[in-house]
Amino acid sequence: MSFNEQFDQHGAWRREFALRLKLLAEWMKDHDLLDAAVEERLQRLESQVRSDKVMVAFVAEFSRGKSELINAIFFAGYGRRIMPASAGRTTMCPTELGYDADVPPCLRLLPIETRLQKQALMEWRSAPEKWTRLDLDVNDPAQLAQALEKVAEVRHVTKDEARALGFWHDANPDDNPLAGADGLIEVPKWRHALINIAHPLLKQGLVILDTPGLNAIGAEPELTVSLIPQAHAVVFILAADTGVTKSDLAIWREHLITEGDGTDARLVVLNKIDTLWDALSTPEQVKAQIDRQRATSAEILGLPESQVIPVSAQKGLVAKVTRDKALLESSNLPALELALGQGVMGQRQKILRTAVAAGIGELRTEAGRAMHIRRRDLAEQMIELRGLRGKNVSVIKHMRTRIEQEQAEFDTSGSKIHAVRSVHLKMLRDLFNLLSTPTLKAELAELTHALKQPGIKLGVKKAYGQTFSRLREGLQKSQILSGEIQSMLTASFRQLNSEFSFSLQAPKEPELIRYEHDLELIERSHLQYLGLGNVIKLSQADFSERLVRALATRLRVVYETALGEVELWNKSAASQLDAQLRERRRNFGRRLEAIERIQQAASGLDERIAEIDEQEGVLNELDNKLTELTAHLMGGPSAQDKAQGAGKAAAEAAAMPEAA
Ligand SMILES: Nc1nc2c(ncn2[C@@H]2O[C@H](COP(=O)(O)OP(=O)(O)OP(=O)(O)O)[C@@H](O)[C@H]2O)c(=O)[nH]1
Ligand SMILES: [Mg+2]
Repeated sequence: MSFNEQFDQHGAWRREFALRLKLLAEWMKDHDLLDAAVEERLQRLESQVRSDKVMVAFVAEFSRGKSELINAIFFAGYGRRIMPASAGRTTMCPTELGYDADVPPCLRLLPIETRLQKQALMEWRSAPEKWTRLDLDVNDPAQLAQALEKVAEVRHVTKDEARALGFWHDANPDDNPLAGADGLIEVPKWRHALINIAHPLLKQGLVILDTPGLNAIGAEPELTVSLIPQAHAVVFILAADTGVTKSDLAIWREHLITEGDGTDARLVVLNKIDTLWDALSTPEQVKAQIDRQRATSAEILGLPESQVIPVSAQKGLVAKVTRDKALLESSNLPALELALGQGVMGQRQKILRTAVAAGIGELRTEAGRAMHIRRRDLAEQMIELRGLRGKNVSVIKHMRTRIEQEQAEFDTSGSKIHAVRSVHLKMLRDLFNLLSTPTLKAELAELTHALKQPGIKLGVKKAYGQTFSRLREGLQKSQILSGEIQSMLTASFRQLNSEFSFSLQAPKEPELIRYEHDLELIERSHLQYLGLGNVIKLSQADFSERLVRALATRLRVVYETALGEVELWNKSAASQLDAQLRERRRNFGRRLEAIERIQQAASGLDERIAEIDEQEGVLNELDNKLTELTAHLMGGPSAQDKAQGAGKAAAEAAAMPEAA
């Protein structure tokens, strides 16, 4: 299945999931099974599935054909070249293509001068009004392509300006761009471009990152330390005629070497194989040349040959536009799409589905518990009422007094429950503190300070090491603290259970320690960046601040996710307590009401017993229905969806833009 098809099928699954989730929520609400924690869990699942993004980054030296490849894979349906792709340097700023339903189709450009300010790129994202905006007409490919020409715009500035903007470094004269006859230096006009269009694939959560093949010196640090490491897949492009050049290798080292994990998420494209097509050579000779380039490139980059895919982006694009099947076949573009689909999308889907199935599992447990309580209450009432059969008025009256007494006792014991709550809250506050933004800020301020020390160059690794080991310590502390909270909850719940015959169960504590892995990846990307000659930039004013701000935005995401987990855990514990209190109060009410009816009419008792019988039946049905509804959500797409989804819809998705 090609990338487009796989993506389309994934999209269909997501839409169906969202729909089923909505039905489940409504059904739960109708049957009073939707407490605060369950509702929160449903919302999170929904937004997890809805907002799941898959980012594919295209990285290479300039003119290798990144933009052309994007055109060929994603935009052939427009019948023309959409992203500017031409000889020489073309794409001047990192360009992200995605879809956000809340914003009209547009191109947003962040002026390069923002580099003179301290804010990290990620911070600029939350200030859309500072970006230059151009509306796009998705139904007019010519207008679209023309607007996108902007990402190729340049400015000419003095050496001083270039230096301030980070395009000129006195320490690395060889890497500096050439100055024009007028002494001016060409720099990109924009720092970053965001394209928002309702392309079918983008609508389904695909984000494409096209990067400029600028030399390392002019690149945005955040590209290296944030954007590219966070991409789910990176496509690295070589030219078939040149193979791996020195500058290709430099870029490969800066952006694509990740130790340990993520190797599957890298694909190498040997582009422009059409330049080897040659009327004077036999097809076998051409193939042998391509195979040789493929083998050599794989060896130099240390990858299995299967991860190096020879294609012709340009011929692939032409073939799609002119519907030339034979040319498409020779361009080998379908093989690349297949690799992207199975590798990238396949992996991504598996991860999302596993996460979602776990969430649904917990939801089922929580809702199951609520039903269990109801069932038990009914059983108890049944025993109570059966015991009243054939009893005289005074026994019934006595029973009423007893229930009222129980109720009064229960009301006064509220303080115990309150005590559990306040201990819980206090411990949680400590935990929140450990994971809070101010704590993080303090750590990072120290790092900034350290990086600013003259002569830090050799000590960078140590400075990062210290910061990250403190961050790790913080996570470990958080884990210990959440373990303590868990023990406290377990013990208090056990006590409340025995005292009030509740059936409270402490929800599973979050595994905060696994965020250490995220920290490790972040630390690694920074050290790799600074290890590559970029360390000299630390002497530049504000550079370390900007770098640490970029670090902060990435770390914040990790900490916010961790906090979110803690919150959900807490909510789930608190709402259990609430729910059982509420059920108990209702239970008293129902019991008293039953007695009242029995006191008033002789037949009341049998009627009430019949009612309870019936309610038990209803509960069983509810239980079955819940199992049924959640089973649907835990499974992947059904076989039937697979059969009908892929073919037709995918072809459409790959081909055409949507009417706005
Ligand atoms: N013959 C041939 N030319 C190609 C192929 N792919 C791209 N090109 C050409 O190579 C030139 C550069 O392509 P781009 O897509 O602009 O390259 P890029 O990697 O995006 O370059 P920058 O944006 O400058 O970083 C263009 O003239 C393309 O038409 C291909 O498969 N075969
Ligand atoms: Mg380009």
